[in-house]
Amino acid sequence: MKTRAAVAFEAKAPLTIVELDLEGPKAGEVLVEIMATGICHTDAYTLDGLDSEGIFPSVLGHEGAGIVREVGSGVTTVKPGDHVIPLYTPECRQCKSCLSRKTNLCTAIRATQGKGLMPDGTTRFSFEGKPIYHYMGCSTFSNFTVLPEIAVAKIREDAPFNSTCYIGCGVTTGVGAVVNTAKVEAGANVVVFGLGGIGLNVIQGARLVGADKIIGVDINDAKDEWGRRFGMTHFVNPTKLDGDIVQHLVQLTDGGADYTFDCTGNTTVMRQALEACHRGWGVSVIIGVAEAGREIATRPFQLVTGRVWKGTAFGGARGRTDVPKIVDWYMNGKIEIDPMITHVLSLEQINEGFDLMHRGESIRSVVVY
Ligand code: NAD
Ligand code: AHE
Ligand code: ZN
Repeated sequence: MKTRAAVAFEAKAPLTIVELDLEGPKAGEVLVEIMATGICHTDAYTLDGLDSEGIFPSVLGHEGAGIVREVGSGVTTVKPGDHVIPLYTPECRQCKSCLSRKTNLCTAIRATQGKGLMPDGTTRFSFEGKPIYHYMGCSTFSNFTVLPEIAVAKIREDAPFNSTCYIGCGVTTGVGAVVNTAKVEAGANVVVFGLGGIGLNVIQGARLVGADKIIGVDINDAKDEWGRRFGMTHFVNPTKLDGDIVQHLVQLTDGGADYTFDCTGNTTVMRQALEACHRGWGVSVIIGVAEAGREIATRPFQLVTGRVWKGTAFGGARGRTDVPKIVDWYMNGKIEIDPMITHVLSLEQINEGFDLMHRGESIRSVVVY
């Protein structure tokens, strides 16, 4: 079949809208019509050539929602007509990682996924007879895409696609980092670095669990109002501060934060987030994705004296199990999504979505097919 898609033919160049050839689903795979997709900073990072796993030409996009249109042989858990969210972190429930119950990082198809291929080692997309690679196992910047059955979460049919697509990454990552990874408790002091599409979801996760001080840190003053909208109690712009940001945060939290979150991908900020934690127990969670070649550093004494450095992917969520629950949280008003969707674009306008993000003018742009 044919599908309209925004293709990343090369790094550091705008996406090009073309009609691709798409092969149907093979055994264990499903064909999904993507109805809406968010644009996450990770898409921009890969397009900018900063991802050590970046492959071109490819169809980017990993934050979608859509409808199953066809299933391959052996598929039993979804059927045509089901509403689904693609999962860049699948949940096979059979691999060592899934069975460990210690992680959400299913390893069933990670090797081929990282090479832009389906589990059988081939790609379903092509253009003028040449292969086009998949991205994070999702490729939601195509109107139709093929996914492994274990990489779709079935969701309720009354949930709107334009907002639930954001649960495919940003919402689940931010809220999940608080609830699943850090397990923030009521009354805790929290510092969130980077108040974008992820950071604001960390803030609303912290509000959800009853955190006390929720301090937002961003170099863009416009994020002050955005943070407060979702529960932030204090805002700090480090570029406007006379002294050191870590000392300032340690003072503001009476000795250091119980939990800090990096939502910037900047390794200097990651260090600040760790060092702003309370001696003896503070936990710092890295969410941001750093560009290829970057490394983190701190004095080991920071860890010797009880601070804990952790990371999280997809907010520690087990996709097929947890994503339908997060959709319920949204539908029941427990979490908000709509106000964070600042721009709704057509596929033809997708490059504008990247420009808005780079200029710091959007929280989430959503492309509707
Ligand atoms: P975004 O562009 O919407 O937001 C980033 C925010 O960080 C902006 O508000 C920006 O002003 C702020 N910022 C930049 N540099 C800063 C600095 N030095 N100090 C303080 N604030 C600073 O991006 P996003 O979509 O929210 O993504 C944030 C990060 O999370 C990216 O690195 C992305 O790749 C990553 N991410 C990780 C996961 C995961 O599973 N671990 C999931 C989604 C996104
Ligand atoms: N490919 C990069 C790493 C990118 C990365 O860490 N991705 C996150 C999700 S970001 C979503 O917006 C993730 O899930 N990581 C776990 C995994 O298995 O990829 C690199 O450095 O090579
Ligand atoms: Zn993402």
